[in-house]
Amino acid sequence: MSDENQDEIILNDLNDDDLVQQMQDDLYDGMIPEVTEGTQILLNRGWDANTVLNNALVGGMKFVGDDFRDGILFVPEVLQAANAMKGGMGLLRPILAASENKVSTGKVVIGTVKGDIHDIGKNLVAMMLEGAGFEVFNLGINTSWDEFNEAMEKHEPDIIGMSALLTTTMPYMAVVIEEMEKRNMRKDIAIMVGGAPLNQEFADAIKADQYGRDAAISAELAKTIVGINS
Ligand code: B1M
Repeated sequence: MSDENQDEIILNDLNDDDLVQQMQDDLYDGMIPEVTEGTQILLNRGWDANTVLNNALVGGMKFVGDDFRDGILFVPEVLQAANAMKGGMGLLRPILAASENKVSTGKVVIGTVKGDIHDIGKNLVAMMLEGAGFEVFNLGINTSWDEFNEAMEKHEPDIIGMSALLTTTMPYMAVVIEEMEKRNMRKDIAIMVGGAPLNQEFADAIKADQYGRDAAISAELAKTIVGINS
């Protein structure tokens, strides 16, 4: 996707469709300043943060994922693309987080499970939850049962959210749920799970309360859990 004339392209001169296309190319090529600049231009043109996120950034990451799967891209390039995505997300974050009321809707402890270092999707979910008014305690990546437990004891959340992007780390969600069951913690804390390899069937099998397909849906589900959408 690299463009030899990349340096000559003035992003602000492109129309919206071409700019989105260019941003997806830039994200693929891991060009952090360009992706950040493109994000700012779309915002300046009146695009709402969610549309920028989904069309330009998540859309671009899809091509990265496909070529990673097919052995065309390797870990360093994917990491660079992820960093470019984070550059754009840095601008969107405060907008998404401020997009709804600021009255505390409830508390959520969220983390990517043990063995897994993917955090882009989980951070998006955290952002959307903040936007929906939740107080979010983001434990980061590679989160063990002990860390989830400690955070639950400390923050007394309404919801615990677990993310996994690898088929090999998905089963750790069941470990956390079993530990919660042993301690009779499930009556007070709802469990939401998500991540690209999950589906409703898996969520049902491990007895999670909710499966979040994407960040926007997850924020709506979380509101339902605390009785706001009911
Ligand atoms: Co990784 N990786 N990766 N990777 N990586 C995948 C997941 C993979 C599908 C790529 C592929 O083969 N096509 C594949 C997994 C295969 C499998 O398990 N079946 C894979 C692999 C194999 C690996 C390594 C093992 C590669 C290696 O080292 N050989 C390694 C694992 C490291 C580890 O975790 N131990 C690895 C490493 C990496 C990087 C570090 C290079 C980088 C992560 C950087 C980072 O996150 N900071 C990376 C990336 C970027 C990806 C892809 C390309 C993109 C993931 C992403 O960010 N998507 C990914 C391919 C893909 O998914 N297409 C891939 C964008 C994000 C917005 O979507 O995360 O799905 P997603 O989140 C969505 C929903 O799923 C949902 O909402 C989000 C927003 O809408 N959601 C939730 C997510 N969490 C939720 C929680 C909820 C609710 C909803 O409730 C709590």
